[in-house]
Amino acid sequence: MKTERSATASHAEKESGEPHQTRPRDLLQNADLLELLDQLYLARYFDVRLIKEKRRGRLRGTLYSSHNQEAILVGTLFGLRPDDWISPVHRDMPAFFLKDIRAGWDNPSRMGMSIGEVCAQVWGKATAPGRARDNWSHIGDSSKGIICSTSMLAGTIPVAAGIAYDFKLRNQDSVVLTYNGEGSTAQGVFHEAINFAAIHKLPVITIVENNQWAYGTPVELECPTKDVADRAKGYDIPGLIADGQDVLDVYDNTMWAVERARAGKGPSIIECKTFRAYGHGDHDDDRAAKYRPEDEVGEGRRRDPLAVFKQELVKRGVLSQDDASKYSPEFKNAAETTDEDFPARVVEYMKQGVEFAISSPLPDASEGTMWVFAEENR
Ligand SMILES: Cc1ncc(C[n+]2csc(CCOP(=O)(O)OP(=O)(O)O)c2C)c(N)n1
Ligand SMILES: [Mg+2]
Repeated sequence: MKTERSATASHAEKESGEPHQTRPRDLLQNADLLELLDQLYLARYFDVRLIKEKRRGRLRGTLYSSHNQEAILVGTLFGLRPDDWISPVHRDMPAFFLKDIRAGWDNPSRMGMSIGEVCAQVWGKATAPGRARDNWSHIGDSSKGIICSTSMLAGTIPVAAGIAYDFKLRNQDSVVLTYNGEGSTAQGVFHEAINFAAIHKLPVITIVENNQWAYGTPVELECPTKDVADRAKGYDIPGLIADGQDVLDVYDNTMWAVERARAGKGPSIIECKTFRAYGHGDHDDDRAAKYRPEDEVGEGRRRDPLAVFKQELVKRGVLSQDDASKYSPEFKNAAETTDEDFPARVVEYMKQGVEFAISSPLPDASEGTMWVFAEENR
């Protein structure tokens, strides 16, 4: 996996003409840093817990793990405002509940989904946003600024651009973050949408989670340039590169692009370099073990985002070595972790979601045609 210097400084320097002294991370307080850490634990625990639940036979459908990619979700969402919008896709399930979570994990009026709603979705219950049509990310909520995910790769970028266009027409300085895998950047619609956003200087930021693989296709068969971020050159917009294992680097790059977009200067692409921990979905784990060399997987998972951030916090004196060692899910697969590897706050929060999902009813069969045909009063 390539890890490169953040492009934040170079782009910022180019535009302002002088070196940037203060990075967005420098404005974070110790409490913010510890909250970032808890959110990383939470995203990891969500993943681990679902894998275990599936193995116990309590879940149906496919899981698309975000293990090893959590710093991208946490780092991009952390600095957003409640009125900003996002469009997550299959690899971003935790984004649905991480959006606006700083307003309070249990705050019912925050502009993100609750853990209960997201778990009910995975369990396929009537209380889920998708009401059991699907067990995964085909959900959204326009009242909370979440664009409904579709299976058509890159299909939400034009929707994001449309919403950003609306912000521009209304002189509203909100932004839209759209999440995509690197494979999705090879779609024609990616070009159309970003071209449109660049021409109209729309406040839309395309996050590319470059995990090196699109299903069984390696990145060099998806993109002709070394960096996917280079696609930005064709639109004369910034193409930033973030270390996707480093939550602070992701945060810096995102905040730089967000501030630029709020100021009316238009879209950016942020390529976050990472590595997909498992198969494409859990149905692909066995096959992935054959098409991906073991040493490549070992190298790709060498820098666990939890370990990278904990090391930084210890270095800064924000976390003691003892506290850093107290919870250690990093470098472990789901089956190797226990609840003791995670802070109680995180385990309790997820427990709430799981219990809500399990105790929720299945939808009634009479709902079968709901949302299929035009309904009255819509
Ligand atoms: C237009 C389109 N083509 C193919 C697919 C099938 N498909 C679903 S996910 C996927 C791989 C996506 O890879 P990437 O964009 O890199 O995201 P990742 O899964 O690695 O996060 C493919 C080919 C699809 N959903 N949509
Ligand atoms: Mg990929």
